[in-house]
Amino acid sequence: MATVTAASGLMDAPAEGRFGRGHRDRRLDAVREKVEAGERLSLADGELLYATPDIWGVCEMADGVRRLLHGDAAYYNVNRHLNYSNVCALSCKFCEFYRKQGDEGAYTRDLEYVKEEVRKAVAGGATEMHSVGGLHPYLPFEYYTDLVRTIRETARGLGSELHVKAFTAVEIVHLAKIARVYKAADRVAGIRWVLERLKEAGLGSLPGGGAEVFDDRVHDEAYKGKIRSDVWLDVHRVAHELGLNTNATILYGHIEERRERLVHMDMLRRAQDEALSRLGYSAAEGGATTLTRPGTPLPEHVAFGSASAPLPIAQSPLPSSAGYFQTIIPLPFFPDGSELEHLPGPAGLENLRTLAVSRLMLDNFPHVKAFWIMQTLPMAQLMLQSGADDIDGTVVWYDITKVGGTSTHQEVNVWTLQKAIREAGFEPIERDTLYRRVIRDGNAWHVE
Ligand code: V47
Repeated sequence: MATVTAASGLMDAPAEGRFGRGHRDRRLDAVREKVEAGERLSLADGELLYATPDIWGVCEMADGVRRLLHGDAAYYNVNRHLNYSNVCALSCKFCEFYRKQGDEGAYTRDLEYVKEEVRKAVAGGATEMHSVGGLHPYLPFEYYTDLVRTIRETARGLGSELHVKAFTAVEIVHLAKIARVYKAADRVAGIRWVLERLKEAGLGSLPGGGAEVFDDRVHDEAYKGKIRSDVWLDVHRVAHELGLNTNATILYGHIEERRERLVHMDMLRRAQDEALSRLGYSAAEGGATTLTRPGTPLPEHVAFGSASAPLPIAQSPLPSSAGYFQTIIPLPFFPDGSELEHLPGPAGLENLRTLAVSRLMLDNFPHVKAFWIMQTLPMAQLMLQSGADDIDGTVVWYDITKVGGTSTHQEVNVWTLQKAIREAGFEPIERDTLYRRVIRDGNAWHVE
């Protein structure tokens, strides 16, 4: 029999069979209707998604969205991470990665080291080099353009290509300061100057790091000294204007509150509304552009001209050089070794729920990544069924977080990634950084 609990608003659905259908939260029905109609969820909807005990209802809705956008495809890539230096002028409380110059364990890689990493990447059939580091106080600006050029040219010299996804927005601003082009009166000019030079050197896209949580209170308590949300968003906007795609992250499970996570997601989707309008999408009333509206193609299909459905076009011809956010990557806080080590960090269900909420709130981000290095592969499988469509790649070395405090060598082979995806009920698709399908013959590859 249906029951309503006045305090919670929970209503049990009529029992089906001996075990019934568990506790369905009927308050989610209105949210489900919006999701199915391709409408944008409000912050209050987001709060309900976090508050409801019906976590499976939330995951099921997120799964509906990921299947609408990607069917049964789930993406992985063959990549390699290169942390060029862990020396950092900042001392963020959540971070275990940074060292001060001269500290035990501090390192800065020279270009010979970089070339060797490229050789290994090419030998392993990688399509992408993901490179980030600390804010090194002494390296000259040319180090960074040389780094990018070296990766590109070494790979080409070996008869291959490597997409360089490098430098968080925080590093881009640091580089503008090193190059002495960052002026408070016009910070965007300095950001553009840096990005133009990096692009010229061969930079292909920006990773999503350094966003943390877009909130001044959290910023001042946990990563004071880092750029704030407005500057982070400026860097990504300029990158999009220059035709570079970017990703975004949210680092959750430390001192922030769930409401602050939702505000962060809202700020990201507004920035994506702008990016998509530059790509030719027209917004619904209220300015929102959701990819869940019936007949709306994915931005990669628009950018590469393979959209089969007509775009709700605002402008024509398409400015094919416009970039956009590809992927949101929810990053669970790892306390070990950081100044916030006393905090417990988020547990499994919170990770699953945050992934699903990200899928539902970020209705205009084509992809949601369950970064297996941080989530673990078994958890990434559950996430594939709860909104994620991507688990990232072979990675090889990862120095920023280590599950169980183990080593920086965190590698899985393609077979393991494919098996994990198949076990979760999806078809593994190898993608390049821009989400084009990779066709492979051993270590030789090309994109469709
Ligand atoms: O910016 C640092 C985070 C980020 C900790 O764009 C921590 O495809 C948890 O951005 N616990 C770097 N997180 C990683 C990153 C990323 C990873 C994978 C793919 C992509 C992509 C981007 O890691 C940092 C910071 O937000 N981080 N310390 C920690 N203790």
